[in-house]
Amino acid sequence: MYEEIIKLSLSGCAVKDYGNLKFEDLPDDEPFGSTKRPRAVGLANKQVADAVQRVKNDGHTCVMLGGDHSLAIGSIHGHAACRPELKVVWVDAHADINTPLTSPTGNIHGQPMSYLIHELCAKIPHMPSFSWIKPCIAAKDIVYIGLRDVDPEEHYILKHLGIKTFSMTEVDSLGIAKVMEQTCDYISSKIKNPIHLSYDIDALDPSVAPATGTPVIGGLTYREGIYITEYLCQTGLLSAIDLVEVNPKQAKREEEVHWTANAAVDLVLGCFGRVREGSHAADYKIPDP
Ligand code: 6HN
Ligand code: MN
Ligand code: MN
Ligand code: MN
Repeated sequence: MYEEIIKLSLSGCAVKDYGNLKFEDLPDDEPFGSTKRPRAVGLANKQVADAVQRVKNDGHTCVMLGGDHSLAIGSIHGHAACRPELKVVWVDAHADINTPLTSPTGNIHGQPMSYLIHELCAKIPHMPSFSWIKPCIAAKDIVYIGLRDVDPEEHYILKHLGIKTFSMTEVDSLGIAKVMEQTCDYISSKIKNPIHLSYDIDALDPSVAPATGTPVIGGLTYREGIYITEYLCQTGLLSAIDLVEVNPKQAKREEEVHWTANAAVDLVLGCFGRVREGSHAADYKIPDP
């Protein structure tokens, strides 16, 4: 699946593959409270952060293919080190904003936002291999789209910090076009800041993208999902993209792997200028007979 994306010929884009990151297996990675595998995830994210910084310092738009959404810790951290003024658009069925102390599962993929937000700093315990992580975004610089499975503790945090959210209810009532218009008005009224798009494939409805770890019924249609990428692309502000939680092992049938992978590929293409009306080379001429 990842090879598939990497090999995409993104028409008109210069694609540079920075390769796969190799993560260490840590056999004695005892849980911290209920939080599972803190050392492995902390160290892996340091590598992710360094890799994203490298890509940004080379002047490219960074595409990070996951993997688990916990990689957003390193991805946003590394991006913010180069572009401290960045805004985050988080497209997901889930808010992924549990702290290690509110998490019902102990899974770090349900927590990445909590490590990154200044306003939650005092609520985060010191975990092994997490000491390098410093909050780097403000609650006001985040927009969520697609929420429909939010834990009560997460809901409190979102409301308490006044974070801008477009749940599936808003997608239903406003339509995706208005949601995107309002998203972009909110994050870039006067100043044009770089955008970090963190796209969890489970934002899409499981009928479109079933091969993922925590599918939730009632998600974005394929068209709504693609529209988000087309809209953000035309702002010219997309600076880094995470495409996460594509997991072929979660598919029940071979077809489900393909549907999910194809949706992921189309989302990435949408971020890089593919439009559904079609396109042509600037110097194209109709052949003369
Ligand atoms: N995801 N809120 C649940 C938890 O475990 O904290 C689900 C998280 C899902 C994570 O979207 O990557
Ligand atoms: Mn996961
Ligand atoms: Mn997620
Ligand atoms: Mn999710």
